[in-house]
Amino acid sequence: MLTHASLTPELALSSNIPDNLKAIATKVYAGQRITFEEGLTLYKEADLAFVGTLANFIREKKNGNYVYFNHNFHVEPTNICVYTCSFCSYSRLIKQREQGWELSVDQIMDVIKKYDGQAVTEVHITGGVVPKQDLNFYTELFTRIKKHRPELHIKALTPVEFHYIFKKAKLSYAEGLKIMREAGLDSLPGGGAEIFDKDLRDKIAGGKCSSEEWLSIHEIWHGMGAQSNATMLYGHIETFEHRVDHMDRLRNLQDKTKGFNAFIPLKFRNKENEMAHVPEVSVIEDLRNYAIARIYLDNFQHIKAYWAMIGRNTAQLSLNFGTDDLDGTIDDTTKIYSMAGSEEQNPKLSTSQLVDLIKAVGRIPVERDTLYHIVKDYSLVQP
Ligand code: V47
Ligand code: SF4
Repeated sequence: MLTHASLTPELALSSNIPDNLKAIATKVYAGQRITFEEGLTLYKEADLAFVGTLANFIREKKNGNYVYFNHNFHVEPTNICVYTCSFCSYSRLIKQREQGWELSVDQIMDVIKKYDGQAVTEVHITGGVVPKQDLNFYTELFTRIKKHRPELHIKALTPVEFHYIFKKAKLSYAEGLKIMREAGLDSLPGGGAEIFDKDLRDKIAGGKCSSEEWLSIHEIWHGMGAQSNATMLYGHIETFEHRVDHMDRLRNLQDKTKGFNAFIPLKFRNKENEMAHVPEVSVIEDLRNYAIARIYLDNFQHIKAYWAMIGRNTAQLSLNFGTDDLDGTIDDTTKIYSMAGSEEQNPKLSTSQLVDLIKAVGRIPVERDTLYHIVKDYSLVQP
């Protein structure tokens, strides 16, 4: 029995809901795109049941009953950073260097080699920004990873790092990205997007790459025939307008390039950072946000619930509210969220735990690689 049965379109449209929401539902069921104003209306006026019904309809149309995950691990080359984003619990300023770590290429290779013989398909590399980890550092690292394990997908670095590294190397984004790609970089994770509104970005993430620069780097990368993800940091001091604006800019770029694989809403966690006084939003708001993202981003194939950040229970619940991807096994290799107060202090799931978690809500687990090629479809596996 499926536990995620939701209102049928007929019921949603016949029920006692205001006309403006009914008009949005009619559009969604007809496969039409909603406008900026309609996105805002959903945030301001629609309850969880309403947006969840629409989001689940889209989710099942796009991805059926599948829930994707992969076998991955993270490498965080440093937690020292030249920037001082006020939401970040992870970074230590250069002057507090003794509290942080800064790995050498050899040390990172030791981490990579720990996974020899294991069925991982992806390494996710990102962290702080420091002068030493420059163009040569990363080209050497990517070259050595590929030499050691050619089939391991390298998903690494964000426009925040690229902008700093390429400026220092006096390279254009296109020149720098070409060098990174030739060294072995396969795709880009979605980090560093935060929130695109200029005033708000200046306030919480001042000094690092601008929204236009973030979008431009992804556009150039997509133009090279490569793929990436996109995130949005929500639930801090942003407004609903800021969230719709953020998703609108991503939707516009995706119309142009079709290079984004997944959208990943990242819930602001408030432990031990400069914004610790800002309360975290409720689970209801998390689910509403996933659902509205699913409805708004009609040209994104996947919406990812990053379980290490929201915890496995909310991640499981989100599968009824538009998400179809849970990221990966992670293997306790990231500190970004545990340091910011996630309930997952040592994020690690075995394949069977991930599979059970997905099956428990009546969905079909599918192991994928980074680019969503199917590695194993569990509906085809004998129990
Ligand atoms: O850009 C930092 C966020 C991001 C906090 O592409 C915080 O598959 C909440 O982008 N509360 C980096 N969020 C992580 C990231 C990511 C994660 C998983 C998968 C993928 C992918 C990408 O983490 C940063 C920032 O937005 N972050 N501090 C915090 N206190
Ligand atoms: Fe540095 Fe990234 Fe933390 Fe900002 S979010 S301080 S860029 S590590």
